Amino acid sequence: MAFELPPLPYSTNALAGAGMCQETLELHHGKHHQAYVTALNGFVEKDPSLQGKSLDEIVRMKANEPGPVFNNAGQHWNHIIFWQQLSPNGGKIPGKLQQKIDADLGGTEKFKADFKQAAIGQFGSGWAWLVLGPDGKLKITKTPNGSNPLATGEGRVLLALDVWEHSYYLDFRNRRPDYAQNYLDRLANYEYAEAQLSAA
Ligand code: MN3
Repeated sequence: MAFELPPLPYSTNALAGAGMCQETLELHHGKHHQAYVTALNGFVEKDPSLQGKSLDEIVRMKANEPGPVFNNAGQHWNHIIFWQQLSPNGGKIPGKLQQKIDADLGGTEKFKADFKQAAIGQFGSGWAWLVLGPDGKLKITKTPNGSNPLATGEGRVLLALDVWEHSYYLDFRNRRPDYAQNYLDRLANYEYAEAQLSAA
């Protein structure tokens, strides 16, 4: 079974009022994410060791073998989460997650400052993450290119911010800090994050 581009859980103009325009979503989902899926399917077709494997299995298999298979599998995995944890009504932190942020990350203000710093501090392309670590505590982390917390073993993903330029250049030009701040204040689906926390 070939991997498929999942549909967006909202229309391509749904996030325009919250700082992510229709053209960004059309290109990012329809072109960039689709390209990762198409490339990954091409590798699977040619390599019997990848056939019948789940996406998680391929990411883990290739975690210590950087290259095009890992990059495209990782990016497919990352974007599946990315679309789910954006919302036209984002930015509101529900109670249970709030308590955990207060306990583990020193409160909302510090959480946002540290997450923003991870997004800015990732040199070049990559991702910033909020994860629930193996020790049961929330942690902010970042990865380069197509890597992710599944590959690094850093825990379960609660939030994922794509800091590749294709994710913010139309809306924020070169201003990655503003893109990250807007994400935290208006786009991040903290309900998704809390659901992941509850399911852990
Ligand atoms: Mn992307």
